[in-house]
Formats: sequence, C-alpha cells, structure tokens
Amino acid sequence: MPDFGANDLDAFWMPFTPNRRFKAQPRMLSSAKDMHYKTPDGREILDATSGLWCVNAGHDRPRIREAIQKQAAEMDYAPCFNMGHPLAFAFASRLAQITPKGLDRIFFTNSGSESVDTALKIALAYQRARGKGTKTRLIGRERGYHGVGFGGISVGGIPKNRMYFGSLLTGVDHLPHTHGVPGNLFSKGEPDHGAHLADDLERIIALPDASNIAAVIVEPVAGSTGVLIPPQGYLQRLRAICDRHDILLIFDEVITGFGRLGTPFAADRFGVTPDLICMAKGLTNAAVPCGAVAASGKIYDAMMEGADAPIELFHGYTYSAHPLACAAGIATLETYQEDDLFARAAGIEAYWQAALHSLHDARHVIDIRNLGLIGGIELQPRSGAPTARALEAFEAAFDAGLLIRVTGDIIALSPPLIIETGHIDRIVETLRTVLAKVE
Ligand code: PXG
Repeated sequence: MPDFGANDLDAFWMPFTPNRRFKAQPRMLSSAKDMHYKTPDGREILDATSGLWCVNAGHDRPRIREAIQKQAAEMDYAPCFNMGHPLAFAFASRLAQITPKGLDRIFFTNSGSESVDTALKIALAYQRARGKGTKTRLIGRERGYHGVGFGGISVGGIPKNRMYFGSLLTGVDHLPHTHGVPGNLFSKGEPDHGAHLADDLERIIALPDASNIAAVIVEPVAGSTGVLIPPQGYLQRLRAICDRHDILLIFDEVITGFGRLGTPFAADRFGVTPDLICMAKGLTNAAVPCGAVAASGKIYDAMMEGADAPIELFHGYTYSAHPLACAAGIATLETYQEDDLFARAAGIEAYWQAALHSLHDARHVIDIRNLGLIGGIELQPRSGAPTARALEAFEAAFDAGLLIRVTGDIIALSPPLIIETGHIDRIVETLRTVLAKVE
C-alpha cells in the first residue's frame, strides 16, 4: 500500500467534502467486492449506499470487469463525431429495450450532470425545431438535485449549490418540494398526502404563459436532498398538467433508474412516462463513468425533420459512447438481466421497509421513509448545530463497519440490489447502536 502521509493528501481538492476536516482524519477505501468495501488496514465496510447510489449490481461483478478489460485491450478510444464504433450502437439498442415504451433514442454523456444539461438543451432545441421557439423557460423544483452544471444548478433547488455561482440561467421557476406535508411522517412507500402540490404547476405556468415554457424537470424520488418520496398521484398530476399545456416533462432518473425502485425506471413504477429521461450511475454500475438521455421518438423525429441541417443537434462530448463505457454498460445490463436484479429489489422491498421502520423508536429519529431499495432516516438536528449529529453518525457508522450517506440531518440509504436479509439486519442493528451512542 502507498503511504498516505500528510503531504500526499494535499494535491487532491476533494469534491463536496470539508477538505481540511477530512485531511486531518482521512477515511480511505482500497478494494471492493459485492456488498463490501475494504479499508487499507483490512477492515470490511458494508456498503449501504451502493457507493454514491450507483453500484446497483454490487461491486466487482466479473462480467463487467472482464468486458472492460477486454475492451481496453481491443480499442481504447474511438470518436463518435461523424464516426462510430459498433459497441455504441449495440449499447444504445440494448438500453432502448428497457427504457419505457417510446423513449428509445439514446444520447450518451459521461455523468448525471451532463445528462441533465443535455436533456435541457434537447428540450430547448426541440421546441425551436418544431416552430415553438418562444418556449424557452424551464421549471425545476425546490430541493431538486440535478447535478452541478450551470443548467442543473439553475433548475435545481439547493441554495448552497447555487448561491456561490453567479446569476445562473435566466427564465427558471421552481415548483414547491413535496416534503413535510402534515400526516406524512413515517410513511411506508408513497405518502398519502400532497398530490395537490402538483397543482402549483398551473399557477407557475400561468404567469409567463405556457407559450414561453419548454420543460419541467423533476427527480421522481429526490435522493440527494434527503429521500423525498412523491405523494400518491403527484407525478401523474404533473404529467397531466404538462400535457395540457404542451410542455415537456423530464424525469431525472440518475438515482431512480436501473432497479432502485424494483423496476427498470421510476417511470415504470409510477406508470408515468416522461418525454426525456436522464440517467447515469447504475447505467454502467459506475465501473466506467457514463450517462445517457433517453428521448421520445417524437422529439427525435421533430429534430431530424425540423432542425437546421446537416447537424441536427449541436451538442456532444469527446467521450460520448466511450468504448470502455459501452462495454461496461452492455455487461451491466446483462448482469441485471441474468441475476434478475430489478425483480430481486422488488422482492426484498417489504423486508427492507419493515426493518427500516423498526428504527422508529431509535434515539434521535423523527421520521423514516422508504420506497424500493431507498431509505431515509431523519434525525432531530442538534440544537444550534444542524447537520453535526448526522455527520457524527456517519463517522461512527464507518468506524463500526457500515457505509451510510448523510445529507443535512438525514441518513440516506440505497444498498446494492444484491443485498440479503442478513445485510439488512446488520445495517439496522448498527444504526441503532450508532444512534444510541451519538449525542
Ligand atoms: N441528478 C441526480 C438526480 C443525481 O442524484 C446527478 C444528477 C448528477 O450526477 P453526477 O454523475 O454528475 O454526479 C445526481 C448525482 C448523494 C449524492 O450523496 C448524489 C449524487 C452525487 C453525489 C452524491 O446524495 N447524485
């Protein structure tokens, strides 16, 4: 193992991390297999977060590893601008087989942030190509997380992700978030109350007028801001309002895609089909960075017929459909299918739900919520020091051999879909002990 002396830690400016705090007391991961990480000193850490909501099939799946190794030896890179390589087309075709019906045109990116910006740009270009060039405004949602590009933070709804970065995109409005509706505490699955919050969209549309609005973007389940499950009927209402006003609906499924909710996409679980889906993370089981946008045939056809020729969409990345990502992605889809992992997630959801909710009387817990293989446990913030309690719980859990994610004072869980009941029991027992210990 390399020696992680203090100087070795200086150069890496870490993302979304209190750098000085981390570097004073680093936590390292050095290997991973199935449900576990290992630390450099050989401790096993149970991964209750699939890395960062992304290693849905578990770590180091042989089919995926071997596909990447083989591809690296065969062709490291090939451009996709005015060129192609067969794996890119194969990956898109395979992916289009599991996307919701009608969303079968795939644009490749390298991350969730790029997928969001790509979807927003496609929405704008599409409106223009079909002669509706005044439709330029975008609508996001409070507490939405859509990555860190300027488009994503503009439609996103996290104050700190926006406040340091200038004027952002103009022409953006935000729906209210769906959290905190009375009667929804300790909801199992979709909360009963709050579908009416979708009706605010009518009010938001009325002022600028629908003739000026291109698209609405939401996460079907908001993950990063603390596991906000949509109230029953809410997404259906958003869809109906968008249809009524000829506005595109974009689902950001970067977290909810690839079995997280027991179905290929959240769109399948909720029975609501958007016009564009953003994806990343589980797309390649995170083994190679990759993202994608699935667009409806209606959007693709309008662009082919109505946009300026010869290049219909002035957008793309050097690494769009990178050969290693395509190899990893195809192998990932095969792994999901071979192990029937989406159905597996659906099958274990009831056990997961019961286990999580058994923590209702654990110390500091003020709410628990869940859907699919996602769980949120909200803690009472420490008086005068919000987020400190959750951060300490995270550190104590790590010391106890469990990887969780915390956001604000909320513990967010999203284990690999290969999880077994014994792992679930361990997660819950460890959390109970940790919460009892943390002040
Ligand atoms: N959309 C959604 C819904 C996401 O959750 C992104 C876009 C951006 O993806 P990239 O690949 O650009 O990071 C995300 C990312 C967390 C956490 O702990 C969540 C994300 C990233 C890092 C941490 O909740 N989600």
